[in-house]
Amino acid sequence: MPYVLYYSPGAASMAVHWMLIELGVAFEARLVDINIGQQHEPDYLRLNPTGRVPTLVVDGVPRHESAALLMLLAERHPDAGFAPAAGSAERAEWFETMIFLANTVLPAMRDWFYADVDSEAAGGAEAVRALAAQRLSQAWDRLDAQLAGKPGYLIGDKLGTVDFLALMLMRWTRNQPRPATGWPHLASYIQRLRALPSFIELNAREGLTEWLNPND
Ligand SMILES: N[C@@H](CCC(=O)N[C@@H](CS)C(=O)NCC(=O)O)C(=O)O
Repeated sequence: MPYVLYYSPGAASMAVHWMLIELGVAFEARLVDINIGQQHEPDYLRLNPTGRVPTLVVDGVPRHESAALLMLLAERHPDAGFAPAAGSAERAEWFETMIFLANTVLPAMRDWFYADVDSEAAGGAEAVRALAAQRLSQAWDRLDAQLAGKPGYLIGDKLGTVDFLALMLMRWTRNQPRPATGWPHLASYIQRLRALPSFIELNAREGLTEWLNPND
């Protein structure tokens, strides 16, 4: 049964969309445009009661959370090698980095972009955004250090789930006060990954024209 991905251009669905393209598996991409509120429509809420993207339908069951979906796809398609094998030397760094991206960087991004929407208390949004910016800056310090001395990808010498997630998150910084391109190792990593045919294809399919090589 083909996968069905519910996505919005450039949103948290982008990493999953990219991995599906890289895997070369059969899937259908269905647009849920969050800019016009389609995530709140009853049909979509039945698939994802949180009203967020992505949702990936796997064997008829709607599944959620971008990082979890990447790990699930890696497990279902082990031959692609998008996650280090269980017991391998790189497995611990893969766990650490996936969890770091999922429980430190993604929530800080949510706070940055949705401080006004998610908070029920009025007036605190600026403080929330300031803390988010600080957390993001510290995260880029850490990932920049992790990339030092590595010629290719974040884990080992192979593209994988961590890269799909990390590049999507770095893309979201393009209009923030401190874009990820301001860190030297991140900048060359970004240039390298943006040159991948699958990333170019992903942007074309989602209709995205910003943050492509050769621009910043
Ligand atoms: N932790 C979730 C975050 C999902 C999320 O916040 N998605 C945003 C787009 S980047 C969304 O659907 N926003 C629409 C809304 O909250 O109304 C994940 O990684 O899948």
